[in-house]
Order: sequence, then structure tokens, then C-alpha cells
Amino acid sequence: MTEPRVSEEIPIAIVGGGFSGVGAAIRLLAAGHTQFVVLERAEELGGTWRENVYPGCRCDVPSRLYSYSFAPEPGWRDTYAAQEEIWDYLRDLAGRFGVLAHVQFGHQVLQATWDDSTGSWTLTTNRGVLRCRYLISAIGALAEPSLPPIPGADRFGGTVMHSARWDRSHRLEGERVAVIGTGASAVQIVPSIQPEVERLTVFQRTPGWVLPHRLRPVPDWERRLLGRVPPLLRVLRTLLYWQRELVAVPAFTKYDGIRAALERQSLRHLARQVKDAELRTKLTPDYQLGCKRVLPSNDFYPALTKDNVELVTDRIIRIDPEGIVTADGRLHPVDTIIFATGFHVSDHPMAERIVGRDSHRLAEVLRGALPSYLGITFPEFPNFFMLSGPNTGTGHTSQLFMVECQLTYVLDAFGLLWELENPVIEVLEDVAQAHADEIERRSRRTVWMSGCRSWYQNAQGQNIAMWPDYTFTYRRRTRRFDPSDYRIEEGRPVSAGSP
Ligand code: N01
Repeated sequence: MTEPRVSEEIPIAIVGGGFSGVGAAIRLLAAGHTQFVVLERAEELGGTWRENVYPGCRCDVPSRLYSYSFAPEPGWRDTYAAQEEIWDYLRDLAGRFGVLAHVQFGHQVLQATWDDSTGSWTLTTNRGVLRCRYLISAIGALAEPSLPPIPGADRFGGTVMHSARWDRSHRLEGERVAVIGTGASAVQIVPSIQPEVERLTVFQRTPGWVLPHRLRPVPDWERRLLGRVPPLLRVLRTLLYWQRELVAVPAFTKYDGIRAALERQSLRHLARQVKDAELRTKLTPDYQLGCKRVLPSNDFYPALTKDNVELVTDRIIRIDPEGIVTADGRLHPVDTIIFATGFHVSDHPMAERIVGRDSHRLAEVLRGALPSYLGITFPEFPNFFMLSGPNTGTGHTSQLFMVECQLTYVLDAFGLLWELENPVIEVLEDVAQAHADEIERRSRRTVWMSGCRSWYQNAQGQNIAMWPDYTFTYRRRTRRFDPSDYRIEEGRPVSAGSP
């Protein structure tokens, strides 16, 4: 157990010990920076891969892409890795690269406030107060479960779980279970629990686009070969990257023809797997493929056709002590309700608690009231860098690619800042505004703005999550930190240590 640290001062604080926080720590160490801390609220590293332990959880991006480029992994057991394997990979990285010595476990940051008089951030944690000169947010976009405010939910007599707060000690065997939602989490949960439960009722508000899954075990010989011939792994990874980039990005951002072909493939998949015409109609999306996350699955549709499963599309109006009531007046009696209802993304609670200059809150960026530059820096937030920030999401490729781009940028910035005397840097408002305008303009013609509602948008209907272009263009833009994009002040009092 880590000792509480109170009133400490440290040059760099990283908030969050998931993939991006661990990646930031590794890159800092590689560049020779040792004066930093990773504040992790839990007692283990892992972020989303520690939290999501629901049955069937695995990454829907190919495992060969879902690793850091500086730590390629030849040993993935499946073409799409399961949660435990990814979590192991991440913890192994932290051990191998010496990150653990820098982690303060059980430290939840409750508030981060910029102090102009000292040129530093004050972090209030559950264990005391800490000051840092540079703050790196690695809080993760999909970290705070969202539970829809359904009337009566607090009166339910059975068990309630969110997909990202799974209780492994609770046995579903022989129970009547409800799954609310049919997004990426639900399509993995439903087929995994269907064989063991007595009755499964799946509540669908909007059907997703489901594509055939290329999940298969990787044979031992293939893993051994990739381990022995690292360039082969690099070539396969590069081919996968380009294949996904050149099909998915045009489909989502430019060319209707590619998207229409994918829609036809999805409808054929549905027709092959679901023979019942009424069920097929319920499962047929009426919006453009890609507007919500595309769901790769070979077992979701078949699970819905089983005798113990019902797909309910009537609106949920309330929850009674015995079960869920839908708009047609029907009570669906259940023992356990699983909310696979997603996360607070554009309303991430932490964004209200990161407070920059003049009381500006990060939430204003997510609402579109303040611009973001490359999703990394923001006017009114000096000496602050965000990982997996606004408009840096990708649905088709590995998010770690984007995080690595951000880390290259941040480390390049630090290379310059370390030469200066106690600098305070802030992105220029007009630079950030021009970037935000470009994102808005490019987003307009993307599939994410084509009419459906998804977590990619904020309450104002703006694309706040996705990068609306090829990811290699993001890499090009983040390759160098350009100081002319920033106001850089020197000579502030040394308040939080020197690097
Ligand atoms: O959440 P979601 P998720 N009544 O927001 C429904 C990543 N991820 O946890 O579409 C009824 O996508 C909602 O309906 P609708 C991935 O980036 C990755 O599944 O809003 N239903 C929807 O069906 C993903 O995109 C992986 O009409 C309600 C569902 O709940 C992101 O996490 C695995 C409702 C929420 O879907 C989030 O996925 C899992 C209500 N009141 C997740 N409120 C892998 O790579 C919401 N819904 C493995």
C-alpha cells in the first residue's frame, strides 16, 4: 500500500494509470525525465482493461495493432485479444520499463486547479494535496459508466450491474437477466451469458451495424515465428494498419460507395444468421454504417435466435421491484439487470474538476465553448497536456496509435521547455480556434454527423470524439511541437520543482 503524500511538489504529474498514463511514463523515462508521478485511483494499473471484466470482453481492434510500437507483442493468443491478455500486456510493460516506482496507487485526483501566481497546478487528491508544474491528463474517455435515469431504478429488488462494473462473484446461472443496450459491450456480453441464464431479455433502442468477425486463435507456430522474426511482425502490423486506414477512413469520411458495400456485407451477415423475418427487421439499422461504432461479431445474432432470448424494442418506461416495464405496458420480470449503456464521454465528470485560468473548466472544451488544439492543449489551460482528448478517437484502428502521436508531441514540447527557465506555455487562442474550425468543417461530411445519436457527439450535436481524417495525418501534425503556436512565458517562480 502506498503511503499518503501530502503537500508534495513534483515537476510532472500524470493522472491515470491506464494505457496512456503508462505510455506517458515510459516515454518520459526513455527521454531521461525521472521527476514525475503517476496518480492512479485504483490499487492496480490498467484503466479500461482493469475495469471491464464482463464475460466475453475482448478488444475489437486486431491484437497486432493494439500494442505500443516500442513494445511489439508476438505472443497474442487470438487475432483479437481478450481482456485478461491485454491487461497482462499493460502490467508487464509497466514492470519492464520501470514505471511502477513512479506510481502512487489509491490516489484519486478530485480536483486540479491552475494557479497563475505560482505557475503550477494544485492537485487535490483523496490522500492530500500535491503541486506540479506540468499536468498530463490520462483519464481515459470511456472511464465513467453512464446509467440512464430510468424511473424506479432505485426500487429494483434484484441485482444491478454496469458492464464496466461487473461483479464476478454474482452468478447469473439459472437467472432471468436483462441486458439494456446493444452497443460494443452488449454484443460481447449477450452471447457469453446466453447459454447459462434461464431467460435473457435484451432491450434494444437502436440496432447496431454488425460485421463478420475475423477472430481466430493464433497457432503456436505462428507466434513462435513472429517472436523469432520481429521484422515479420512489423510488416504484418503495417499491412493491417494500411488496410484499415484505406478502407474505413474513406468509408466514414468521404466515399459513400465503400460504406454502402460494407452495409451490404452487414445485411448479408444478418440474413445468413437470422432467419426470422420479424427479428431481422428489428435488427436492421436505419442509419449510415459507422455513425455509431461498427460491431464485429459472429455470435451476437445467433444468440438472439435462441429459445431463452427475447429482443425487446419497446421503450423502457420504468423499473419496478420485479422487473422492467416497457411502453406497451408489459412487465418483463428479471432477477438481474445489466446496463450496457456506455459512458459519460462529452460529460466526463472529471472535466468539471480540471480548472484552468480564470476558473475555466475543461468541460467547456467538451461542450465546444473553448477550442482544442490537436486534442492535446487548450487555451486557458497552461502547462496542461491531454492524452486521448477531444477529436482524437478512432473506431477503425488502435487508439494507441493516437496516444503515441500525442506522446511524441508532448515529449518534443518538454525537450524545448527544459531549456527554458520555469516556462508557462499556453496554446494561442487563434491557433486552437483555426484547428477547431477545421475539425468542425471536416466533420460535417463524415458519417458521424449523418443523423444518428452516439457518444461521438456532445449535447450540442458536435463531433467531439472522432478524428475526421486518416490517422497518418494526425501523426504528421503531432510529429513536432511548434513553439510559434504557443505563448511561452519564462521566469516564473520555481514552485513545483525543476525537471
Ligand atoms: O456503450 P455504447 P458500450 N434505454 O454507448 C443503449 C468501447 N468499447 O459500452 O444506441 C435503452 O456504445 C444505447 O442505445 P442507443 C467502444 O469504443 C470497446 O457498448 O443510444 N438503451 C446503446 O445501444 C464503444 O463504442 C470494446 O439508442 C439505452 C448502448 O446502450 C464504447 O466503448 C468493447 C439507454 C450503449 O452503447 C462504448 O460501448 C466495449 C436507455 N435509456 C466497448 N441508454 C472493445 O473493443 C443507452 N442505451 C472490446
